[in-house]
Amino acid sequence: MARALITGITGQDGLYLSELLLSKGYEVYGLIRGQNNPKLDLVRETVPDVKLVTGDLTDLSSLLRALQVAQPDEVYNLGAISFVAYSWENATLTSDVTGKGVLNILEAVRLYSNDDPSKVRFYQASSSEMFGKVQEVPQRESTLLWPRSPYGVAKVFGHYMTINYRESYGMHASSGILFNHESPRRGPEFVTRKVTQAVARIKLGLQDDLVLGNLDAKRDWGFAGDYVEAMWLMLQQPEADDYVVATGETHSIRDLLDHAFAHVGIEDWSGYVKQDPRFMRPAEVELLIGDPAKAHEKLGWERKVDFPGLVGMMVENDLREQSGHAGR
Ligand code: NDP
Ligand code: GDR
Repeated sequence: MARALITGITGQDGLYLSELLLSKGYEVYGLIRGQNNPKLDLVRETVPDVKLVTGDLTDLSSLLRALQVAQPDEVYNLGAISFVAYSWENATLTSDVTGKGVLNILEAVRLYSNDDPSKVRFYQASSSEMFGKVQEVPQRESTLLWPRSPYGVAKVFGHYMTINYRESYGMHASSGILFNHESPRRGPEFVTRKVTQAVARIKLGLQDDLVLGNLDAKRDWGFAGDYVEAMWLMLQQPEADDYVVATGETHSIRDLLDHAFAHVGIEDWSGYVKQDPRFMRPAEVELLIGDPAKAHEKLGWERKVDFPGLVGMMVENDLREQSGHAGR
């Protein structure tokens, strides 16, 4: 039975990846941090077969201990401070976790493997935020990186450190440059979930309006359940490599609002949406659109859920969740 250790087990991707690996017969270990993590119950309810080990990406010896307990064949490093807007207010912490944390886990894997590069395969959750002020459209593996936030800068450090461990120690270390992926499990601080939750609440009469920042930014949005398959596929390849995972389509926040409101029968949303400078970023990433050709050709990866399907799935989920509040 293959064994995997996942950092970031309490997050959106950690849950989907756990489900995928468990369905393939893996023994799955999840790294969980903190003395009394508020998401512990969620993980236990959603993926009861995952075994939890305590640890933190900023604490190298806790990572070594977790590796000794899990004895993994594959390590998926999904743990990070992942909210871009928050990263300006907590730049040092973001660098420590999202950047230096990658070095810590790579080093822990190297020490645990006793310099045997065939012992553990490693996945790093890199991000389209590394492209930032994009230097090429669409963005591909070879596009010059130009991050625009402390989060993006930290991810660039983790990306190059992953490549460096592959080149220096022969480690099977792959970096997945994933574009935005969403789901009903997406945190409510991210724009897709903020919109779908608000649309459901407006429809149910629980909320009057929705306050957002920049409506003109464009993102390449896919479904998280599809994207975790690409992570797994990368670690099944004979050679480690870097891959862009994206849909190849881009949509503005306005398009997102069109689809989400239309799903509940509201065609003109202008009276419900307000803008506030509080939600504007000091340096915005205006346009992201990925070229997933390499992932298609080498991994055989294809997305299954399209943009209208994704938004519909999220609005339906939020209508179900919020109708409980409406009934009270
Ligand atoms: P989430 O924000 O949902 O989850 C982040 C996870 O990181 C949580 O489990 C959190 O645990 C954990 N974490 C935070 N700080 C630490 C720490 N110090 N030590 C260990 N774990 C920690 O992110 P997603 O699931 O959406 O994303 C997974 C990864 O993929 C992240 O690295 C993200 O940056 C990256 N990514 C995501 C994309 C997306 O569109 N979703 C696109 C590209 C990359 P806790 O509950 O304890 O806070
Ligand atoms: P992003 O996702 O920064 O792309 O990072 P987010 O959903 O936070 O923002 C997307 C775009 O929407 C604009 N926006 C708003 N965003 C939020 N959160 N709240 C608002 O009110 C709002 N109004 C407009 C933003 O300015 C931005 O342009 C996500 C994270 O999952 C990262 O961890 C990951 O690496 C990248 O996706 C790929």
